[in-house]
Amino acid sequence: MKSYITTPIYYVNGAPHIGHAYTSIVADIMKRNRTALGMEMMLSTGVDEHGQKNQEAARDLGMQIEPYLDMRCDEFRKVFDLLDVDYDYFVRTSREGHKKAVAHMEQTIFDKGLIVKHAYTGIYCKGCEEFKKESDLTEDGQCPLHPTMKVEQTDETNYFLKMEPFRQKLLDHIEANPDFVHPAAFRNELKQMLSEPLEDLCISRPKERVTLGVDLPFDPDFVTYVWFDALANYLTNIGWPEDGYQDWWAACEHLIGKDILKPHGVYWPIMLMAAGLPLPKRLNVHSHWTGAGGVKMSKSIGNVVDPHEVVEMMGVDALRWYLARHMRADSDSQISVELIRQTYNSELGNKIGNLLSRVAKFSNKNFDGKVPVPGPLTEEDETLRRTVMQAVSGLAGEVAMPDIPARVHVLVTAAEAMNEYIDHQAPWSLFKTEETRERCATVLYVTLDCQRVLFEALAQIIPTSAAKALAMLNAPEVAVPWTPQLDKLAGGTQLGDILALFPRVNAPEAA
Ligand code: ME8
Repeated sequence: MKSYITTPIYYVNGAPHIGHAYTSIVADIMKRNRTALGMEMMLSTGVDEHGQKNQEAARDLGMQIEPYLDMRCDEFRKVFDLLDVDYDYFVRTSREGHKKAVAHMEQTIFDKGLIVKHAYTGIYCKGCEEFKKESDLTEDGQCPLHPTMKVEQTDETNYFLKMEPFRQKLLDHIEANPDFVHPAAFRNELKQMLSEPLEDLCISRPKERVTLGVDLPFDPDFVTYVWFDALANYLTNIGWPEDGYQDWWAACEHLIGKDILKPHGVYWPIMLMAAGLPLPKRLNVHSHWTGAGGVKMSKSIGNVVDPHEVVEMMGVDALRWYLARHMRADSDSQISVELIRQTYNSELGNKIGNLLSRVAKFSNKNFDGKVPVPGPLTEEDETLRRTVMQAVSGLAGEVAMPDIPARVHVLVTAAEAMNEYIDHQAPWSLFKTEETRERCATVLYVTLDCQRVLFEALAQIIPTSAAKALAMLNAPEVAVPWTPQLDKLAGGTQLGDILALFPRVNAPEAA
């Protein structure tokens, strides 16, 4: 079975930030989850290279556009590689094949008489690359999403896509497919957006204002509106309009932040309907990260979380873990380097990593470097094994985006149960006398085997550390499709080198 997951393609008017890292990491987690289940996956991420704000960002740095785009594109690729985002396709909207396909889509819609030319007076926000209504603005007349970028009064003749003829059809689709927009809060928000007549969508920009874009196929004085061009990436990545894209398209799920619900929930479905194409399978929407205290992250406040800094300080999995574990489904969540550090030390370090190294080291020293051979199991052993199997079962089926934090949370609960078990069983004491030595071996075995199962599940979230842990246990290769199973770690297996998986990181002032 195929699954095609897309992230937004990010503007290159600045360096990649934690929000970009987040959506691409979540997409990667979903890919790893489904790959483990045996699905055939395609994950696309990348950059949105056109539009006014990218054009102005190059100018502000005094750079020519092409070297500027190459530089930013390289930064995004590098950050996704650093963050273990296992993408299959990296989107650049400057690619010739993409531009050709965008023009084809526009021409198709134009030929159906659904694109019209007329004058328009409106307020433009470069941040959103969108015309705004008075009612969208703050009291002092600014865009609430981009308060530092002045909106501009714009008076232009442009091309417009007729939207209203498709509004009811889209509403009907949302009603008939309750899973089309996920989670429900954003489905309701979208229905609200569609509750009033829709204005035509401006799909062009005159070349006097914007040159960085795809030429409009039916008028050389205009380039295509950046959103029309960018949204089309989801189809052009899989080869549309050439044959062969259909199976992937039917399996397509978009991942987006709540800031771009309208382009994905209104513009894109209507563009597709206008072109006579089917809609994607699902739109997964997430809330945003804010700084500690709920304050918006900004360079001037100094609360921006730089993915590079976090990786350098604590490793990639500290960041992946925090992002996967602490995003709330229905409201914004807080992030700071200090919150990541505390979570890393307390959960990954104290609860998960330390237990593995303690038990593996003890087995290594006292059982000849091998996984101890267990004797008969007790009810307590079975209880722990059930708890762990129950916890990992949450990742042994397809996980929807909003459920990721809860699925990760139960893994922590399972790690806590293992710690309690070990403290209670005290294998270090059991080892001291001959009569209890077999029981000691059993307790160590049960713990190591449960750790193996836990890390097989954690491979979907923190793949680098999970691979190290499984190598320490010299665990057998994980089969695809993955079905968690106990007792796959044979007693007597030679242990690998034992490392500290999550070495403690002190607060900078205490270091
Ligand atoms: O909108 N928390 O690009 P963009 C979580 N080019 N996620 C965040 C975030 C935050 N604080 N800030 C940003 C664009 N994101 C267009 C998209 S798609 C055809 C074109 C993430 O660089 C989130 O996924 O502004 C959000 O939707 C996206 O970055 C916006 O990235």
